[in-house]
Amino acid sequence: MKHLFFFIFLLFAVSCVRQPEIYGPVPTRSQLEWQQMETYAFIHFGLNTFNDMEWGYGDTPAETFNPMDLDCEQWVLTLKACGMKGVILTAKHHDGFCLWPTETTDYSIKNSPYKDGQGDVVGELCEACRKHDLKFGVYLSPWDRHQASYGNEDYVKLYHQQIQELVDHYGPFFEFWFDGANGGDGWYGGACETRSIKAEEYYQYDKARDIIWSKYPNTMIFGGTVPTLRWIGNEEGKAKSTQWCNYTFDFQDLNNTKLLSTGIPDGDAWLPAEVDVSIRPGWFYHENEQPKSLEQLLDIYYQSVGRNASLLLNFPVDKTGRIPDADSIRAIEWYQTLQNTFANDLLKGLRPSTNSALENHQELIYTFEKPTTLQCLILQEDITQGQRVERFSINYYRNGKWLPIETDEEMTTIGYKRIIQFKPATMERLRIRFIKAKGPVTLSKVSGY
Ligand code: FUL
Repeated sequence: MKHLFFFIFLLFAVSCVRQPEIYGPVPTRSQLEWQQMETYAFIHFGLNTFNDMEWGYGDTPAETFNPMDLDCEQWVLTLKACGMKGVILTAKHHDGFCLWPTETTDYSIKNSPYKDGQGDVVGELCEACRKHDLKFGVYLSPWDRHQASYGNEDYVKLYHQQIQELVDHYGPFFEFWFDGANGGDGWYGGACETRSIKAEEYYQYDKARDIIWSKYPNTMIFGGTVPTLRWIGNEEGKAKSTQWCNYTFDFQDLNNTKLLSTGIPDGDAWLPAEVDVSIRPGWFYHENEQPKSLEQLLDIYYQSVGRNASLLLNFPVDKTGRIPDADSIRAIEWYQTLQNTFANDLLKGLRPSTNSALENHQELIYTFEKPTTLQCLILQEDITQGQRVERFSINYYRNGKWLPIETDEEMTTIGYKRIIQFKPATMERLRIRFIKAKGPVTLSKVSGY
């Protein structure tokens, strides 16, 4: 490494330090606001819920959609109680059944017993979100196993019309989800065959995006060829600890799970990661499944939000039309555990000393008034300046010696937020050393617990 000269810019500290130049790609305003949300929910609900399925073939009778106790306010209040900042609903999953009274197909809620065909789950959830101040988003599967026209031009028109309807009647959307799955086989109006399309051309995603942005330009886009965020590459709730928001726009790379899992350090675009995972094994409700344990959910949090990614946590709504109690209780317990963990910042009020005389690195040293036990640090870069840190170390001073903290986390990237958990250590001083970075290190926050 050549002689790099780093200096630390702590937004909350010394204001006389001049702000360094922006380095590499930086987030748009919508991306920044979206990253600050940190946790938001998915709701998978539809015909699959009533038929014990994950991927309906496209011929499941619309009459089977019959929630007797559907209450979107219960969803919204539950999600708010577990700290979610928004919710994304499966307005249409791969089976093609629409949860709003669309003009584009009969395969919708209009032909279900729910409210005698007068219901509109997309509208009801949108309304509940507005009432209780939760952000709203939709998932609209491009793959449609119901439509006879799937695979030809007519379907793409129909798909764009569905987007147009959603934009006309609901919104604003904080995120719009174009799912990437395309299993091939389906009912397709009775043809019952396998159809393959070239996703990057067929769906005309740039046009789809323009329909959304013409009314709601701040909508974040998941999937397709013009995304503003990226999939993490697995559905297990795990981001890699080395995690760049930088990426290079190439459709092939948008399907490369290895690159997706870490980002591309020299990527020329800002494309932050989203971790999507379900609180239960399935995305849809199944009677014989149970929510994940508290420990599993905590691991998911540390491996997503704690690794510079956003967490999209799915709640399967059950056949009655409610989030099951077991899931609500577990999720609230999870959120409260996190709230308690991060209630008391032990670095608050301490002004770190810095040592800019070091040639290839820079460090922050916190000195405690009395020996203090820490087991977790949260580091945040000021990402409006780009993502820079590539390697760092954490040591503590005790009885005249500097010792390394004991952790399984790699201390590489930071990004919007990085949480490092370690074996509890009692210390007189704490040292964070930046060993390698792409430019001057610009942190916005450091806190300790
Ligand atoms: C996948 C879909 O195939 C699953 O059913 C689910 O909706 C998940 C979030 O995305 O691609």
